[in-house]
Amino acid sequence: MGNLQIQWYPGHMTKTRRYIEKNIGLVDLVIEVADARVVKSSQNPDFDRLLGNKKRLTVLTKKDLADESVNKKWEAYFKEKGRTVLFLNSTAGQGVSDVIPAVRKILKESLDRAAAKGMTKTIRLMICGVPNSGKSTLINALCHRKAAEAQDRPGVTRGGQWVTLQKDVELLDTPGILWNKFEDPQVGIHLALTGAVKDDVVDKESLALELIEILQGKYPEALEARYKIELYPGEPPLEVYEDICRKRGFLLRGNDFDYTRCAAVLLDEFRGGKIGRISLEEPDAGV
Ligand SMILES: Nc1nc2c(ncn2[C@@H]2O[C@H](COP(=O)(O)OP(=O)(O)OP(=O)(O)O)[C@@H](O)[C@H]2O)c(=O)[nH]1
Ligand SMILES: [Mg+2]
Repeated sequence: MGNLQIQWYPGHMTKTRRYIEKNIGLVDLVIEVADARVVKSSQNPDFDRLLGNKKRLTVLTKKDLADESVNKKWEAYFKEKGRTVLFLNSTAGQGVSDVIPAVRKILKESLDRAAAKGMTKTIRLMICGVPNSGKSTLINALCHRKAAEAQDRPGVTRGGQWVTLQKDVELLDTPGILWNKFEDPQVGIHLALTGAVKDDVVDKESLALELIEILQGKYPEALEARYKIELYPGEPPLEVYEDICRKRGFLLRGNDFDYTRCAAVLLDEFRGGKIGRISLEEPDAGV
């Protein structure tokens, strides 16, 4: 498992890195957006260097698609580390109203200092995260209007955009960025499965096979229930793949399996939460 090598670091991400570096000095805090289903893989390791010692608030989006029991484990994990992390379902607006109060709490000292001098400080924020993690959706939920373009594919936001969230809060949207090389191939697989990597650069049949293998291990009942199949211990993922093709009637002339169609459906249904609420990563299980 995890042999599929995925890489996606197009030129516009280098441009975004420079854009972040150029603008980081203008902001008081960075809202770092990661995906609750892949908490580890969706935190960009480059951010530590890129954001320097800028104050940060981590938000985990798509909590509605992630496994509730795993969300709880992550909550406990971050609490123990003394880190403020918010879990959101931005499309339904859940948790969104906690974001700005959490920002104000982190910036309390400097806000109090300004207030003591009779000034109102404008809070400037930057939102950063891997592609498709829900940055623009969160911005729209925060300001109750469609201020930023949001779509279910990576690489939607191009260039930066300042948006006024409240009269004293401004936020800069940025395009999603990945990093140069996924040291652990599993990271690339998890990011591709959750839609952070452009589908065109990935072999979708291989990715679907990886998904099947992960689900066989972590969520066998969900896989069985969704595709009305029965798994047996040690079943090769390819057999499961073909079983799903058979059940769904994804066959070509001559009774060949239509792997391509099946892969598209599997990935789509996983991403849309139709196989169930699934988390690919847990706090101590390794990535
Ligand atoms: N279920 C669910 N879907 C979400 C959530 N947040 C965002 N989405 C969906 O995720 C997809 C990507 O959202 P965007 O806001 O465009 O993501 P982005 O991070 O701005 O993406 P780039 O600009 O491409 O980097 C959209 O289809 C959103 O509707 C969430 O909390 N729950
Ligand atoms: Mg965006």
